[in-house]
Amino acid sequence: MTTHYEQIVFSLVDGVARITLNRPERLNSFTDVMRGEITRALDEAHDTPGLRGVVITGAGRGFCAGQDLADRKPLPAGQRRDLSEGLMTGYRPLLERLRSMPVPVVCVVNGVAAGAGMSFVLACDVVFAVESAKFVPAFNKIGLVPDMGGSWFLPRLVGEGRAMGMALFGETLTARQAADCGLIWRCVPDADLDKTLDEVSATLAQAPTKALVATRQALRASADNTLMQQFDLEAELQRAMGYTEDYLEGMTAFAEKRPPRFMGE
Ligand code: T3D
Repeated sequence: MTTHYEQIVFSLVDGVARITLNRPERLNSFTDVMRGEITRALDEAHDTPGLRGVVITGAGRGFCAGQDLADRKPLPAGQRRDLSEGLMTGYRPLLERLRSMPVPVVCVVNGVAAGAGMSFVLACDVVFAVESAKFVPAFNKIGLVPDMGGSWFLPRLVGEGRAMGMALFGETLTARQAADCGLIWRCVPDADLDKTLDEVSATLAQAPTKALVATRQALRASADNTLMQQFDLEAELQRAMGYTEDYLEGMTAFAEKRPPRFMGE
């Protein structure tokens, strides 16, 4: 039994939660309602026993065009909007929940991702995108700075030089260019969108979940660690992994020359 949502579709199959942004007529741009619903769906997934992964995608020809600009009507003369309010009350809780999921989060980008929609993509652990998808920084076109963590993810993913070029000149990247420069993991043919969603879900459902999450922890920590600190972290994580059922199963399956049946435990 899952909660009813208005602007997203949420499903849970074989321990893998799927969240589909669902305002295709507005390229799935973020409203307060949609941001709240994504956060609640992630909470729901988080609290699901035996969760193995989360897959995020969009309905229609867009993934997410960032903030719904139609929600930002001009104010009476002389008044200005405090944009930090929406960031702190809407975007921040979503980003925080997304980045602290106890399972891998994979984004399968079905179309254009712009502004905060692009930042949302970059916050996911692994990103696939169909060939026709585009990544549009967008913020510079409306006189804003990259937000929802965009200014943090960009230089880490592609290096400062490329990040500066993308953000200051606001150039659109195709999915192929994004994969080539390391912004995302893989570009797939448009015709393979559903196949990719299914394959990613099946992979997550059968993965040694604890090891993947510990691997993510190690990779994320590496940016701030010295080599020896990282070595110590690896030893600590490996000790924990050595006690898991999945490690036992991996070793047994190897000895028995059969594929492992990981239970995520
Ligand atoms: O305000 C705050 O809280 C601050 C936080 C900001 C966070 C942000 O995300 S700021 C950045 C906001 N996003 C943008 O600036 C992107 C605006 N959109 C575009 O640049 C383009 O639409 C795209 C590059 C995304 C796609 O272009 P294209 O040619 O494929 O589609 P289109 O024809 O421009 O858009 C299709 C429809 O979606 C169109 O409506 P219509 O004419 O068919 O009735 C368009 O107005 C609508 N749409 C696209 N983006 C948005 C949108 N409607 C509302 N908000 C949008 N962001």
